Amino acid sequence: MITCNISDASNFVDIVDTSFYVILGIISFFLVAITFVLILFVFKYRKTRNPKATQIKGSVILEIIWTIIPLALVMVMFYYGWMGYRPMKDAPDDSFNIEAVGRMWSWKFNYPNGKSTDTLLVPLNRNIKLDLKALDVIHSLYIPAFRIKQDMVPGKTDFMWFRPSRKGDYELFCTEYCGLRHSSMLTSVKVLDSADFYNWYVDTTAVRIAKSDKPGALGFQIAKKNGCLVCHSVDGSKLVGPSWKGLYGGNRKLKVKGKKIEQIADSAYIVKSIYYPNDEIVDGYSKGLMLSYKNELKPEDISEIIKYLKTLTD
Ligand SMILES: [Cu+2]
Repeated sequence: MITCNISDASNFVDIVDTSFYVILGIISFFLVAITFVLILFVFKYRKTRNPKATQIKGSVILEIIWTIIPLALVMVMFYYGWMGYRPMKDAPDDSFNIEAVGRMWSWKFNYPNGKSTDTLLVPLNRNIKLDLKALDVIHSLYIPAFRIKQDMVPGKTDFMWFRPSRKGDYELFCTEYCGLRHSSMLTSVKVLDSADFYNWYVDTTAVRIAKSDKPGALGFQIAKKNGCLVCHSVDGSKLVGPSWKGLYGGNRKLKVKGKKIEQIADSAYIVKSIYYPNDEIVDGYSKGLMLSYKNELKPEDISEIIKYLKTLTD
């Protein structure tokens, strides 16, 4: 079961929750106290009892009190906030580094051995450092159960780290509105026992198993892992990009530099539209929403995707 509210899921839960409750306590006290005084004064100083307003000028004692007390209170809030924030900005040297890539609208996690996934798998009780990379617009990686969140700005390198302290599946999503299908940037973190994690990590046979599966199965997995299916439906419905149903071998109406042309969607066309998605736009769709997948998909990945497309032609 995917969850987002476990009290001991990571090393940051305690301090973040403490600062949350300290601030909640202080503001709740003032909400009640100010409302009480407000109502009291409405009665005590009402017009019938005080027909003529009394002018009060200056009080050094009051000035000191209402400077010192709020200052002390905000310093208490700052203390707890800082105690939580400071360690988040200091990743331990022994951290296991994973690159987290956000794009419109999918996540990809790249491991040091070249493995990559769309869900984040991590070993229990090990410091994990996520090197954050946004390819197009500002995204924000949020794992509520771990109490960590970090904006990802294109062109800026940043990181976040955590030590998962309980096995399970936890929600991971983008919390910076990043366009039409922002809500598709929802995935999960799976915290596994060290042994299970390293078994998974060193195992590179998964791809081979899929290869021997039914036609197009590997292509489907590649497309899913790279977030293709967030923007391209396979049932003919219109999403951000054209549907893949009936795409392969079909006739495409394209817009190239303002001119309309028609072309058969053969393999060369598919490769071109994955590597240079903004050169030719299918009529009725917008330019600039898809980035090139040149660095993500090798020609052999695309031929697997093409095998999958062939299964969608009816
Ligand atoms: Cu996003």
